[in-house]
Amino acid sequence: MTQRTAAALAATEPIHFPDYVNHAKARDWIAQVIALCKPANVHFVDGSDEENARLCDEMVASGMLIKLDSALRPNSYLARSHPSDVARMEDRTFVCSRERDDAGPNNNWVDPVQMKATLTRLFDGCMRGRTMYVIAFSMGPLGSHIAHIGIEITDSPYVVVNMRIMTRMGRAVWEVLGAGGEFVPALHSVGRPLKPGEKDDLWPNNPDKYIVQFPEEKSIWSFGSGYGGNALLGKKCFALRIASVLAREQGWLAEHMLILGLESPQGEKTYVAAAFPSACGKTNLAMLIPPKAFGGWKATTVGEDIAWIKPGKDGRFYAINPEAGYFGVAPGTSYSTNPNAMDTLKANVIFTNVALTPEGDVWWEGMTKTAPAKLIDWQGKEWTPASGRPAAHPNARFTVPASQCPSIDSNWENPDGVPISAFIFGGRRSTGVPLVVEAFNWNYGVYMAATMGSETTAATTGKVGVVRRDPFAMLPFCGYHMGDYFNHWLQMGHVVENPPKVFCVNWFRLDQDGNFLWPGFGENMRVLKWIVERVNGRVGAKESPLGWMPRYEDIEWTGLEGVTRAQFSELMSVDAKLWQEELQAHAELFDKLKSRLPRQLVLKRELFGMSLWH
Ligand code: O2Y
Ligand code: MN
Repeated sequence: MTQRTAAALAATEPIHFPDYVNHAKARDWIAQVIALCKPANVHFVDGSDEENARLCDEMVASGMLIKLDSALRPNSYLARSHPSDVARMEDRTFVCSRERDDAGPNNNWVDPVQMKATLTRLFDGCMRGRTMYVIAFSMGPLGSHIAHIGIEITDSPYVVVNMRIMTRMGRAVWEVLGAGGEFVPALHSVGRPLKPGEKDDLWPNNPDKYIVQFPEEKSIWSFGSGYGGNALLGKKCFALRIASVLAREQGWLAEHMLILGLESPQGEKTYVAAAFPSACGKTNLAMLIPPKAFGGWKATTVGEDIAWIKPGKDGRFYAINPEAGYFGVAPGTSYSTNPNAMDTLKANVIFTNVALTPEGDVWWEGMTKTAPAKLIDWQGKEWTPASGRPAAHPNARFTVPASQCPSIDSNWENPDGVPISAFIFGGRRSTGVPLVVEAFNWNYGVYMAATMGSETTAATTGKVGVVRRDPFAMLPFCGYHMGDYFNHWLQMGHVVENPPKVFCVNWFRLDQDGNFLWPGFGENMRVLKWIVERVNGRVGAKESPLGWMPRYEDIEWTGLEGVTRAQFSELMSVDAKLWQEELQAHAELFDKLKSRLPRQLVLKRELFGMSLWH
């Protein structure tokens, strides 16, 4: 339903709410936003197919979307962003708690009163000449007791059609919200008001960008960017930064984790949740296909980026994927790295910043061994393999419904979630860190996750091989002080009777000649099988200073040649000197967080040090 006037809506004009929007607090907030942003029209998004088709047609007409060839990529589109608006912007992301120390050194902080003043100035009149869209969305299956609701107000139709894929949204959510349900208000503008008659930009945005979370108020304000996590506010802003605060207050976990189901040939299903920083193959692991020779094991996908995990009545943790779609990185995705992702992308996709083929399909670096002879690159320029620049932006993305993934788990929309038996933490480490280790207990596991490090790659930072600490892969996403977050994790070990076992993995260890010691991809199933069998008490391990480790005979090797006993010992070796350096790096991290660091973790570091010397 769209309300139209010639210019901006007058402050005195009545707002025509659809009859299903009968939540007084939501109505008040929407009225305030209209008064502040002064849009030309207001549209309450109902989530219907017709509405979506109309928005896509309008964007094709305005040039914001390109329709791909209907035979090659049915119902799919390509968007090209402004070259200055291509990724999440950590330096423009703020957590504005009342006290600076509550946000911690892991977040940019500005006093909330000052930030509100800045944002109010920026949002004043920012939607002039544009339609304001009101989107009610559910993070998690509609009505699930683990799910939470948000309302995003945006002036970007691109955001609306992406949110339709990434969340459950529209009229049905208003019905669940009713007259008094809780919601997180999330206000977004591309920050580019239009004067009467002025032609719009293809990708409107503003050089001044702010992505702001107010943790006490549980609200989000995002200005200036139309891209990804900056604009699709259900994802990183709500499902991680605000949700991590809610989770701490309410006794649950909001994590940057994939959720994977692993089914044995006997039909026994075990679910694991796993956290990895960028560039560690998280999506590939979430959609892993076990090797053919691997005797009937199946891997199924519940989620590939975020997990909300709440204690169940039976003393276990239960997890949902709060999202309904994938906003994945295209470059590097291929039938050899991730066949399930490629099959997911056959139709109904919005691609952003990939290259366009002459036939009206898409291409990106790594999709095929040889690049097509001619393309239009992500900036709309002609491209050939001799151009000397990438055809797709390295952070080019696809937005696609999760339901299209061939490996989707039968329980992925179960409102009660799936029981989690193990937490897995990983990083990209070329030296020192073994293929897999099981923590001695929950608190050791928290220590291992808290001190996680990963090496940067050219794709992530331009620099190669610098180890960055990224505790729990949550550094850019924890909405409060990381020291308090560690403490929350320590406490959560006591909330359930049977806390999951905790494991650390590293698929990226190199030999002396710089070759990977582990084949990775589907072969990671061998490590996952050991993890499942450890959880179920069916396989052995040996003690090491870092935790329990598989012996060569504890891993299933059928069908894999090339990892010899000697290579396996290299993969699993713990070099005391390297680990002393590692512990020094842990001390440096702890020093940064010292105002809120749990003492338990300091003691664990000392214990680790002692066990490595002996
Ligand atoms: O660059 C962006 O806006 C997206 S970042 C992203 C997208 C999907 C899943 N994970 C991430 C991430 O940065 O962890
Ligand atoms: Mn992520």
